[in-house]
Amino acid sequence: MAGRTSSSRGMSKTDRATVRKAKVLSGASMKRGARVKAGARDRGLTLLPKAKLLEIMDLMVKSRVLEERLIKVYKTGDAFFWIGGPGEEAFGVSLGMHVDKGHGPAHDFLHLHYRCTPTLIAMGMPMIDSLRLIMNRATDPSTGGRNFANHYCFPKWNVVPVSSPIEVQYGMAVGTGLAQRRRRLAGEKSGVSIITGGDAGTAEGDFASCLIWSSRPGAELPMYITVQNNKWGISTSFDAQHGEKHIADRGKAFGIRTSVVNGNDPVEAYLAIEQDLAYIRKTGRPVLTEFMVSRLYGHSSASGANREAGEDCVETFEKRLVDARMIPATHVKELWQKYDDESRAAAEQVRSEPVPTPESVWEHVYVGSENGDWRKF
Ligand SMILES: Cc1ncc(C[n+]2csc(CCOP(=O)(O)OP(=O)(O)O)c2C)c(N)n1
Ligand SMILES: [Mg+2]
Repeated sequence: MAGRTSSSRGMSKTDRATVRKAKVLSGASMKRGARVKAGARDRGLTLLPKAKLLEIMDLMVKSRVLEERLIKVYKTGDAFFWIGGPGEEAFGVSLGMHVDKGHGPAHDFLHLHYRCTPTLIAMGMPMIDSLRLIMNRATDPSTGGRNFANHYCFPKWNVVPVSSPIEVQYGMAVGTGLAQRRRRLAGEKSGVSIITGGDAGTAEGDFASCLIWSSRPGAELPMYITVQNNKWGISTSFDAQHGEKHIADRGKAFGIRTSVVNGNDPVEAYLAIEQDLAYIRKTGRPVLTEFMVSRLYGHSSASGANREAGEDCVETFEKRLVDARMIPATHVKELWQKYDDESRAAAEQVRSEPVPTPESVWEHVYVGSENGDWRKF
């Protein structure tokens, strides 16, 4: 797995210290391979406080349990479709922990894709709201029971609606990036426009538009452009499609700071995101980071939603913490059980909640539902 690589242009002392940490970490991740010997020193685990490591693990387990519950709900016929993010927890949770959460351009905007459950769990989304969405209940706060699994929308946190057409979020994010740049120029508090998306989608023009718009000389935008590379686009392999070695390399042509990160290592991902966001908040310039991740249940329910091969970041991280004697193995079991119980109870409750009324199909199409019903034209 690629270690983090980055340029030191425009770095502060703190940035450089974080890079040093990341370098130590890269060495640790490469050596680690499949397992850490019991009692051996895992240098990566020394880079974050123990409480932070345990918080990350807790959120990763919670996200995984939720996704597996969503799959069960789909397989028992309580939902029509599943798509989601098992395998992206190390990256997604780390991202969610760094978001400046709030409403309006003073805070970060999130232009996410359909594998973003870990990010929202880390931001504080209750499990039950994800179940309401997949089970299409009127109580679903994202869409009133009208959209697919993992197609979230939380205006109170600037989480714009997740789109089924892939990659459009990279173009749309330019809009909030421009608004945030204007605020910066006016000396007002301003957030970052954060984008997530898959590797295959970068073949679309929206990705190129994003690189171009975010890096116009003298008009750079505070955008965090991330790609989660699981090396698949449904059933098309990355290796057969991409002449470039790394997707991130494409940012170099635009003078964008880029790096490739092991997205299966939560410590490496956490530190990379911390450093990237600090740079964007300070300079107002974009960053493009590619996170190498796994796709553990295939593309979606359309491909079966069955467990597949690939590094499991939750399993690997748990083992590291147990081997380093930071937690007893029994604690891990209890954690899974706790979230399994919570997700089961939530699914039970959602089953009894109402589905949307037929008339509600016109709601939230236009502001104030004005002209929502085309039959009235
Ligand atoms: C504009 C558009 N083209 C095609 C599709 C069909 N489609 C859905 S997901 C997908 C593959 C996306 O792969 P990638 O971007 O690597 O993301 P991943 O699903 O692997 O996370 C495709 C082609 C779509 N939804 N939207
Ligand atoms: Mg992919």
